[in-house]
Amino acid sequence: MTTRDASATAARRLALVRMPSPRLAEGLLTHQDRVEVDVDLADAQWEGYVEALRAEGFTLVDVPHADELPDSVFVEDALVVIGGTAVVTRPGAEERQPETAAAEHTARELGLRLERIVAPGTLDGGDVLAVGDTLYVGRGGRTNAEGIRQLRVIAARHGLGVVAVPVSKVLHLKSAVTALPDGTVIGHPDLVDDVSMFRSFLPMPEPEGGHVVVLDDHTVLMAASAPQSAELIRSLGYRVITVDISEFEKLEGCVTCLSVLVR
Ligand code: CIR
Repeated sequence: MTTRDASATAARRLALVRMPSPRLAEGLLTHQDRVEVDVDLADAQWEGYVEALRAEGFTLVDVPHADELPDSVFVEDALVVIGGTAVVTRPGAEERQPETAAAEHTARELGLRLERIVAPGTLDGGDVLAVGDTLYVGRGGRTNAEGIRQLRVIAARHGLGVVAVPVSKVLHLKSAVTALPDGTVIGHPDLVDDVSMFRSFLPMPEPEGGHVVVLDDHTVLMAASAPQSAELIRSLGYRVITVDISEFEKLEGCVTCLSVLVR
């Protein structure tokens, strides 16, 4: 493991990230048409994303990059962190399954306890949304029923409940919805199968407006592609930091998928 800061394991707020592969443009597409990806711009945007996390006090931990794995930058899909435990996933796309080995290694070096989703279960981290003591888990193209069942068992050991949510319109649950620090679930209604699944749902005006990374109780990180949603969230008393991730959005990535936060 390479850490950007030798004190990483002692810090309270860590962000695992994984440098983009030079083959990023070959990443998988399911719901979107392929458009040209500017790999140099993607590299610059990734640096901007990482810098935004660093500026907010996160210590960056690099999962070793994997040139041969185009989607490996979307590190969120390989690990789900619950307290001091990292659940090593089993991605639903076979091409992405080799991504978990290095993520597991990094999690072990950080001293996290490890759990695993095993065959025939599949689960992508992008399908897991934590809200209080509930894990909403998307049942869509990548996460199957057995993956949800296994996560339900693991979550119960940590005092968390799992609510399974059908996802048919987008790649992952968190391609449709995420949650504000107060637990309000946000998303663009056209992308959500059933908004009544969530205890409290606030519609956002743009599709990308449903994606936030909660940095602390007052601050969220969002993509620059959803300015009206950012304004709406600011009007609720939150600080909103924006980053341009256009090249990752072309590959069905969103702001959550480029990191795994540990705190
Ligand atoms: C994929 O299809 O797997 C990648 N191109 C995009 C993954 C995005 N992951 C995420 O939103 N959690």
